[in-house]
Amino acid sequence: MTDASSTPAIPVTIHRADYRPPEWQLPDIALDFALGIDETRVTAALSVVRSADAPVPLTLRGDGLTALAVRVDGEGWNDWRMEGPDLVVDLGERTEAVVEVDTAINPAANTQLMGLYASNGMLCTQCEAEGFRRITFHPDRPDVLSRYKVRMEGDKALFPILLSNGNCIEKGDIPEGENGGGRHWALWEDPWPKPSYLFALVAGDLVVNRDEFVTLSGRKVELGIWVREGDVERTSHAMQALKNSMKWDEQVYGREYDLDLFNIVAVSDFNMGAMENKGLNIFNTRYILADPDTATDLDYDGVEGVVAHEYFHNWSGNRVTCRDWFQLSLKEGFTVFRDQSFSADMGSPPVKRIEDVRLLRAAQFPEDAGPLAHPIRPDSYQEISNFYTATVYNKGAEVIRMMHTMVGAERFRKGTDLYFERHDGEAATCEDFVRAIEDGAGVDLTLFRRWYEQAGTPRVTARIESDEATGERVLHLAQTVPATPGQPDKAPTLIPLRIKAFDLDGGHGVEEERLVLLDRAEMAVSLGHYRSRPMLSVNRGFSAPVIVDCAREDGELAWLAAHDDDPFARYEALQQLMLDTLVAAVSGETVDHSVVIDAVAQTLGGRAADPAFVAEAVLLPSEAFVGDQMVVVDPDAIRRERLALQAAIGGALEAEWRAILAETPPPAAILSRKAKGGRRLRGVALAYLAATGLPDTPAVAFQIFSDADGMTERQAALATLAHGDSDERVAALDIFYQRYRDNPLVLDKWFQVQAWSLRPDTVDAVKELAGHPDFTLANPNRVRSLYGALTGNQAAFHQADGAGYRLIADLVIALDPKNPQTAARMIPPLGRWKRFDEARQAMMKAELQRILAQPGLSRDVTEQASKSLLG
Ligand code: B3K
Ligand code: ZN
Repeated sequence: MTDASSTPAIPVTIHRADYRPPEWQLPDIALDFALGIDETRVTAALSVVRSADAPVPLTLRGDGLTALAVRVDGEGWNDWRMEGPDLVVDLGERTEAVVEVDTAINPAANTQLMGLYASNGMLCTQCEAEGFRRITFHPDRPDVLSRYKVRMEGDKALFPILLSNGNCIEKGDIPEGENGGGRHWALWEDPWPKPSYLFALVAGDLVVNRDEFVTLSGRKVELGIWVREGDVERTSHAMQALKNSMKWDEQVYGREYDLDLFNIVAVSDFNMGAMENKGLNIFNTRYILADPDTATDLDYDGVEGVVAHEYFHNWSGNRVTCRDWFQLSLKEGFTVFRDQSFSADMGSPPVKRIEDVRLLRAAQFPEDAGPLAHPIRPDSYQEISNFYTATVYNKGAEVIRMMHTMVGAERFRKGTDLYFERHDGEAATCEDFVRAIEDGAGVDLTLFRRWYEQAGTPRVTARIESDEATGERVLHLAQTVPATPGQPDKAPTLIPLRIKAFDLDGGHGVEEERLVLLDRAEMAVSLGHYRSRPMLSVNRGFSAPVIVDCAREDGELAWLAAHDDDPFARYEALQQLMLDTLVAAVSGETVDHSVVIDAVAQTLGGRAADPAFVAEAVLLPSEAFVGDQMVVVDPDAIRRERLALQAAIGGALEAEWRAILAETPPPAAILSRKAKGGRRLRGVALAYLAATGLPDTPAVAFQIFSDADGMTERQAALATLAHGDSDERVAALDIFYQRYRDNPLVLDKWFQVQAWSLRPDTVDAVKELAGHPDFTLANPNRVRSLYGALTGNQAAFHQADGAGYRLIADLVIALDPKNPQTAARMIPPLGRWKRFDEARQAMMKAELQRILAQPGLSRDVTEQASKSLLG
């Protein structure tokens, strides 16, 4: 006999095609919270209105809740039952009622960090996607929108600050004797109807950084960033980013903020980056707190980008929300596109584009090529938390960007204006968005819709054919979309390719950039007439999220890397040159490093003008990206050959790297584009110099570490030292630890640099660090900083004896009962087994099977592990 509790429930698959409108609407909700860390009592008064024609019971979703009492229109009510975790209330013939339900929850025991939970003595919420049902019974679907009134009361000493969505309309102290002394209450009201996933509540001992913003139409908005005592000094960058975002959204999209108050609260224990709750964003401290001593330039950029992202959701997400969770990319893809555009405008557009494409290739391309591939609008899921993916977010943003590229900024704006006008206050679909762009911008997107339907990264081949007699050069383009799980046959889609042909010897061909719309499996485009073969620059600016295989002749990539007038294309050409060299070397060919060295030297020549771009351009492709080019990934050979190329570049250009490092670094407090770029380039220079293995390099790195006046230089030097085996490495790690042991975000970096290390004993080191007194599974940032970094360290994670796989599987098994969402996120690296040799495949699959054999596994982990095993 099987023990029922040890048999994982067979996961239910939800299908997009099964969408049905809600049977009951809930125009108004009043919530009453009696707050406590160990017990919070919740009374929800839901005004319900039937929208179904015939009587139908009211089903309220719950997760781990018990109904203590149910009342209808003020009277005790017995016509209710539990159906699994859900509460079903029979309202007979009624078409309207006020249904009240009392529940009690234990925030301290909530380790999932979904619903209402305790973090460092404060209470906070996370409801997207389905966390509201862990607070109270509710339909908890995004197409049910309600006006919320929230009353909360609690101990004044524990929770001096009480926040919720919207505006605080009343507050006061509870007199002694009534419910004991020292308690107070606050009543909040959000005038904008919203889905339950945007509900938020925070109660705790917090201090505020206050500012204000006056909107385009003159509305004064009070801004507040709430943090723990001692952290307020580190909130000024976030505040500036918020004000810049508010202004940018007015200027670029014509979108104004719509409440008198905008609050942000930072919490340490958070499953993701941040959450866009209406008027009360809740953030991971990682994306709020920054000062030069503790945050790198990249951390600063992260704060700016995430603050903007959450703010932009006020329109793309909150005012217009999603009809169902299959439409997630409607808000996420669009909002990522918006935050990317904002960050580009605040800094360097080409550098931002390079960073975004690098992330897409690192996180989304592998997802699209693996067992978890799904379209940006998925057709089915078992657990929606598993679909907050690079595909929905980042490929989703690329899809929006392609529309923008095709119609241009002005017409795109007409399309988004129409979208907001048509759907303001509604729960909309991806199709609604596409139709608004079609109507507003005047474009036919029929074929383009395939981007929403099909998973898999399209491959485009490009080759120039020449008619030597006439000199005509014809560009032949072909596209294929690979088969993905559940989608064996794919159709061609619409791929916008920005191209340019450079004439090297006075012909009369196309010298202006043009946009080619590749809308069939194959097409030919005349480039014009040239005396000799022109240099082809294709997919400039990464105009489409595709893989381009371009037939190149010797010298072409080097020429483009040096001369293309699109900086992204220059970057791309140099990357391709490096990639070709590495792939050849890994495949056992004898390679000549000099072509790459010359191209890097040439690029370095531009460092005075744009150090940030140069730093990005001369970085070698990651080990994982090299692996993505291979049929069978050989992690050890990739590591070896990449280090060899790095050492060759390091040695050949040693004088350059030393010259860069000899310059006085820009003061850490200066965050100009140039200063950040200068620091970035110094980090790259140090890595190249260290790769040579020259005996003085640990001392050089240690000197930079010691002299650093900020975290960018300090972390870069520490990371470089962490790869090696020097006394300086041990000393720097110790100094860093002692200095920052009380700062969780910086301590995360200490764990991370060790898990990123190229040392051969990294897996053992990670295992040991997992037992460090400062390591905890309770904090998702800490888990990611150690184990997430390990899975990003290709040769370590894929160590031949399978120890890396075992470590990750052990983590998933240990973490799942506490925090299934974060546990499930660690599985995809194990699912890439098909790309590796047989021995590794067997070990990876065995670990997935071991995970699946655990009793009582969550839906999150079950879905990810079982799909990963199918391959
Ligand atoms: N919308 C949230 C993500 C919620 C994730 C829930 N598992 C953050 C964001 O994209 O802005
Ligand atoms: Zn988002």
